[in-house]
Amino acid sequence: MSLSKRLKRSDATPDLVRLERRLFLRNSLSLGALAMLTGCDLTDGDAVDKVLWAMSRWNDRVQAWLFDPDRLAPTYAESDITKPFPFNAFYAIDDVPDIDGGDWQLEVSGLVQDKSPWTLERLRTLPQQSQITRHICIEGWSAIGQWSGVPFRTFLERIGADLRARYVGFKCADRYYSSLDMATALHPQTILALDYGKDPLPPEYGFPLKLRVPTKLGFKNPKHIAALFVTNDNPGGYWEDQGYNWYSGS
Ligand SMILES: Nc1nc2c(c(=O)[nH]1)N[C@H]1C(S)=C(S)[C@@H](COP(=O)(O)O)O[C@H]1N2
Ligand SMILES: [Mo]
Repeated sequence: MSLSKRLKRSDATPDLVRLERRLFLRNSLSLGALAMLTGCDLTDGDAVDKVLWAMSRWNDRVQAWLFDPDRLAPTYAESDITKPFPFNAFYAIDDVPDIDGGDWQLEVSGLVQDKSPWTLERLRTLPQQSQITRHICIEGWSAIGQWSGVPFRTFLERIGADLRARYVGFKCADRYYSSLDMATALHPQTILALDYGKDPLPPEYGFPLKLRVPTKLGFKNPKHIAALFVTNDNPGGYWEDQGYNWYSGS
């Protein structure tokens, strides 16, 4: 099958194909030019996928290089908050995990000195910070919300994380998983959020703990976090491993 047919057929590796198609259009890189650049037989699906994945990895590196650790995402007034704030997950709202905050513990592992788990009570003893920012979902909607919690840098310093390591990975109670580059993990607006608005996170927005990262697209904001780890091996993610660009700055 030709590449243009593959690009039109949304069931063949759909996410990566759709994403990279947008990339082609934006950068007006024609399919012919791609064929010439790569010397790749565009009828060979596996070879084409390899090229697209390589382009996406290259795109990660360029975005990481462009990332300014001091540049803040826009913040908003309380009156700008979207009501009701949308729910989104890879399942319907009825399947949101039912987590007992009393039993819950955050597991910590990898390149950190202190691997002791964290209860909600203990997380609340750390300094807290609040933000009103815009959440942007790759599916084409955005909404403004207010989240509060522990600045992630404070948390990483507190557990003695190796801040020169490359990645922080997250495992969630609903089998979702994701990961961040260390520069974004240390950004001043990246927080381990315990509250939505004035109250503890409700189940649909990620009780008991979610990572709020206003410099990334929504899918890089894991909810219902159960464990996190510091590593030099890219842990990937639920959507990232299906072809969504890993870096996905917003
Ligand atoms: N654990 C978990 N986290 C997740 C998801 C999910 O399905 N499970 N979906 C992601 C996506 S695609 C979006 S847009 C946001 C939605 O967050 P919200 O429900 O607070 O709007 O959560 C992100 N984090
Ligand atoms: Mo999303």
